[in-house]
Amino acid sequence: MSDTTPASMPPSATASGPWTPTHGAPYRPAPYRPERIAAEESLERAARLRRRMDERRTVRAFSPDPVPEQVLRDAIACAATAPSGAHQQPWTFVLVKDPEVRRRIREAAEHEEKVSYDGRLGEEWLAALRPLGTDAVKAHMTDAPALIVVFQQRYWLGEDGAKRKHYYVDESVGIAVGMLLTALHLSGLAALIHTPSPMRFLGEVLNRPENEKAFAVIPVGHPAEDCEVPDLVRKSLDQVLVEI
Ligand code: IYR
Repeated sequence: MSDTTPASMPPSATASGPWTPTHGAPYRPAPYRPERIAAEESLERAARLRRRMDERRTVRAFSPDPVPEQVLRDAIACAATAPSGAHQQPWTFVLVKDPEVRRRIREAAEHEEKVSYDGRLGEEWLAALRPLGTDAVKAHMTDAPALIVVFQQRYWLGEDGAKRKHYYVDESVGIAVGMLLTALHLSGLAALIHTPSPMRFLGEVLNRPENEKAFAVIPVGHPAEDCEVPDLVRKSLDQVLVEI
């Protein structure tokens, strides 16, 4: 524990050296005693966080202004604290800053999206998308200063080619991406979760191993000065919450 960590804080659980899979290791319990905060303080924090999170909007028009790279790394480190099936952490985050690589990703994504918007999606899907104002032009891929491409590790692949099953990969990576979007927003950055379909090209362009499957492309940056978002309203709490 570092000198700056209050005694009541649990130590970091993130490996400082290379992490090795714990497959087959015996259960090894460690004490966990996070400080309890008073109910009043908890209420205040929850209300403030709720307001902050409600300010998040998906942004499709980005400014090319740079963002501090360490903010992106910290947000990815936050995402990587997500719970996962059997603690297998089945994710890889590729941080793409290189403009030429972003240009190639945009080109391939737009090629697929054009086929989608020109008919592959079908009328019902296109009608669902209409209020969002999306189309096949993906300028955000090259306008935003960085892309975070998230890959699911569909199975574990050892250096010798050995394979092992990963559990609840969709759920684990979905949770991690939610935490990533939260971290980016709370760090003052805007993001878009983009799911080009099909997205096999991402593994090819980014040279990922065979056990990895692209999950989403997340352009990150600041909104363009003239950024607009669809004038939409979220469901109210009583529309999404059932208390029993
Ligand atoms: N992948 C396409 C279409 C699209 C699909 C959904 I569901 C969205 O919420 C938004 C877009 C695209 O990125 O344009």
